[in-house]
Amino acid sequence: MTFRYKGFLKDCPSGLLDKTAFQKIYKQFFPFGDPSGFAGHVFNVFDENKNGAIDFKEFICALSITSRGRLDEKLLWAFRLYDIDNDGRIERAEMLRVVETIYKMVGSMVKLPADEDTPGKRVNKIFALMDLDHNDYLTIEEFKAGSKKDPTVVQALSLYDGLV
Ligand SMILES: [Ca+2]
Ligand SMILES: [Ca+2]
Repeated sequence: MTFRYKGFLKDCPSGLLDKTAFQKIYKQFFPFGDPSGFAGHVFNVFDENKNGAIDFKEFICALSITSRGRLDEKLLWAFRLYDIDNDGRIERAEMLRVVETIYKMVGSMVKLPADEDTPGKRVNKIFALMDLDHNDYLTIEEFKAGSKKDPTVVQALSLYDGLV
């Protein structure tokens, strides 16, 4: 799966990619699931200046982080993905919303262990691991420390690596 500048220009000749076009790209890679929700979350992180479109610079910048960035950069990127309202905290409900979209995208393709076969169980497991002060939200410090204990959280990101 190679996503090159040519492909970008083909999908968005204007040089801008809107959310619908972005979701369509995901659909090509997850034809058996519903990737629109997850693609929407990813789009929102890519769309740095919040104008409803990803320009080529934002796209490449985000890709280089998700595919080749240092672990710290990837973690920060993942944190932003889960922190939907961008207030510096990942609330339990926010993580649940994102994890639900991941399950919708890949759920039927992957056999999950019994203790994480629903989004709710998966989020409970992540919070049990990461929410050290039990205040029901994760700070970036908790998220970084926890991701070192459970790399699968970061691997959720590598779903995206497949597109590069
Ligand atoms: Ca938040
Ligand atoms: Ca906490």
